Amino acid sequence: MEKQRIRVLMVRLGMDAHWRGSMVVARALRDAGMEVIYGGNQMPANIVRTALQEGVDVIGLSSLSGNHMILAPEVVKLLKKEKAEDIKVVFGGTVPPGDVEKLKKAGIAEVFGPGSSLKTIISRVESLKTVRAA
Ligand code: B12
Repeated sequence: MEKQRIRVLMVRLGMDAHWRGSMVVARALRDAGMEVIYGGNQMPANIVRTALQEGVDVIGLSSLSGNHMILAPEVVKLLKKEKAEDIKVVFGGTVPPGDVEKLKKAGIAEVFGPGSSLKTIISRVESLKTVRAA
């Protein structure tokens, strides 16, 4: 039976202008066999709407501009509201060390700072094993 490919929505959180990291990671996940939808810049409500429309397994949030503590937990909250908690959320970008645990407590599955290896990111995303029933 054909293995179901993990679908990932990659977005830049809010108005974050740092596109390079999200592009690098999106390409790496794609090259690792995942289906990646690149959503550009989006606010939490749009992110959740796109994720539901596209039936993704994982949402990848990217931000280096310091908006993570407000906007990232909002994405998790809205997923819960839509009863779509099975969609896992991972975050990457610049995060002060003290915020990593706070983000995890708020329901972000994984947090990747600058310099994270692409190999590690791929294996962590794969290990979320969130492929949803068709
Ligand atoms: C280039 C750059 C810019 C460019 C961005 C263009 C581009 N190339 O994307 C421009 C000039 C636009 C820019 C603007 C700004 N920048 Co700037 N920028 C940088 C810089 C020098 C490099 C970023 C980069 O491209 N890194 C290379 C990529 C490959 O790495 P990365 O993005 O970190 O991605 C890795 C991980 O973070 C992770 N990752 C990232 N996203 C995701 C997503 C997922 C799902 C996953 C799993 C992993 C993941 O995986 C990647 C691989 O390891 C950094 C300093 C630095 N060395 O990080 C500052 C930096 C990020 N910028 C900073 C600032 C302050 C700004 C501005 C606010 C400046 C200003 N006053 O206008 C604006 C932001 C405006 C906005 N609306 O966002 C600060 C952020 C401080 C903070 N948050 O604490 C930094 C850290 C510089 C500093 N030391 O002060 N910037």
